[in-house]
Amino acid sequence: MTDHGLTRRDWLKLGGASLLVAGAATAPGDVFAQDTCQVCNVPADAAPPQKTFELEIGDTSSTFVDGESVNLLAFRLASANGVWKVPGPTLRVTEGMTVRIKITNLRKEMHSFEITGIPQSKTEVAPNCSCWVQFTAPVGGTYIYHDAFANSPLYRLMGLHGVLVVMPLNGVTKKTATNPYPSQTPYSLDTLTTAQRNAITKVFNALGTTDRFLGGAEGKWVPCTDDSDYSFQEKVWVMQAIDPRFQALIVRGQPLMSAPQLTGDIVNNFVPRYFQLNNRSGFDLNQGEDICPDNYIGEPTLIRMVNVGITHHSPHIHGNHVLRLSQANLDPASPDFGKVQVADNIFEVDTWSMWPMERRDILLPFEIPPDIPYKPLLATDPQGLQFDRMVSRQAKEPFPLRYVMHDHCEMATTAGGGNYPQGMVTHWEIMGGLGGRKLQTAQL
Ligand SMILES: [Cu+2]
Repeated sequence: MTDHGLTRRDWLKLGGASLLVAGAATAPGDVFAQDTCQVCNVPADAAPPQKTFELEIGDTSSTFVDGESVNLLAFRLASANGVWKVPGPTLRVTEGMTVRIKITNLRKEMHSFEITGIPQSKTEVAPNCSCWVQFTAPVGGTYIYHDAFANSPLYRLMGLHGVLVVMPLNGVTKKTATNPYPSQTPYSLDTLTTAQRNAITKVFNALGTTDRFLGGAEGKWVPCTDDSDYSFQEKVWVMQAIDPRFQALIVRGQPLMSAPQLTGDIVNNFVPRYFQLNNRSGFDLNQGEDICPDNYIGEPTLIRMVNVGITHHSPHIHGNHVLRLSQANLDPASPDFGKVQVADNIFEVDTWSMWPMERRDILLPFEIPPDIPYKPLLATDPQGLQFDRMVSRQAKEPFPLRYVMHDHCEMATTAGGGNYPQGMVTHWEIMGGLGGRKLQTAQL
C-alpha cells in the first residue's frame, strides 16, 4: 500500500469513515438536563455474576511530552481510590464467565458503554446515574470497551476507552510424546478451526523447545492471570491520537462544551497532534513496565495491541520479528463483525497494520536476534556463538540490548506538529541470555 498522492486528511477519511453511522438522532456533546435515571439494571432473576467490575466515567488531565496539558474523559474503577486512567483499567475475565459491569456517569452529559463484539454489553448512562450490563464472556482474545454514544467516536477519542482481556477456557496444548511441555496459549483451542488450532499449537509448542526458541519447559509464554494491566510476559498497548482542539471542549466537572463546527464532522475535522501508546509518547515512553518488554532470551511476550483512534498506524519492531496471532473482524457487513479472528497461518512480520478499532495480539518471541553474528567475529576469537560470548562478557556488547519500536506512518513519530521523534516510539530490551532472570533473582 502506498500513500503517494493522498493527503493526511484523505488518510483520516479512509481510517475513520467505516466507524461512523449516519442518522443518529442525538449528537454527542448534547447535554441532557435529566434528573431521573433510566431503568438499566440487570433483572433481579439474572444469573449471579462470577466477576463484577464497577467503572466510573469522569474527567482528568494529562501533560504531554512537549508540556502541553489537555483535559480528558476517563474511566476509573470505583474501588481504585480516585485514580482516573486513560486508557481505562484493563479488565480480565475468563471465557464463559457471567460478567457484570456497573457504569456510573459522574459527568454532566449523557454517556454510553459497550464492548466490541459483545452486544449485551451496550448501555447508555445519564448524568449522575448508574447502569448495569451483564454478558457471558466470549471466546478468548482482546476486546475494546469504549463510549460510542450516538454511534460517534468522539468520547472514545477524548479518552473513554480501555481493554477487556478474555482468557481462554481451554488454552493449553496437549502433552504428547513429541511435545513433552504443554503450553498455555491465549485462545480456546476447542473453539478454533483445525487450521487455526494447528497454527497456534505449533507456535506455542515450539516455544522453549527448538533451536530457535530456547528455554525448555521454562521457555513458555506465561499469561497475566491477576487483575493487573500487564505482567512481564504480557503487555497491553493502546494506540490513540489526540487533537487538542477536541480535548479543549472538556471543562472539568462541567458539561461538555458544544462545538458543532468541530464535532459535526469528526473525521474531517480531526487533525491529530499527539500519537500515543497508553496516553504518552516519545521520551515519556522510554520506560514503563506497561509498555516496554524488558525480558531475557526465552521469555516470549504477548503484546495485545488495540487502536482506539481514527488514524491508521503501522508499528514496526527491530531486533526480533513478531508472530501475528490474531486480529479483529473489522467488516461491519460481516456476521462475525467484532469477533476475534485467530490466524490459521502465522506470519512472521516486522511491520503490521493497525486500522482504527483494530485489535491484534502479537508475540515477541525473545529469540536471539538474528542480526547478531552467529560465529565469533575474528578468526582468532575462541569458538562458540557470538551471543554466548556476549552473555559471558567475552564480547564488548553490553546488556541490555535495546531495540526500537516505531510507527512506519511517519506523522505518528512526531508530537505537537513536528517534534521528532516524540510520537509513538518506544523500545524493548533483551536483559541477558537464557535463564538470566533466575540468575539475577539468585543474586538479589
Ligand atoms: Cu525502524
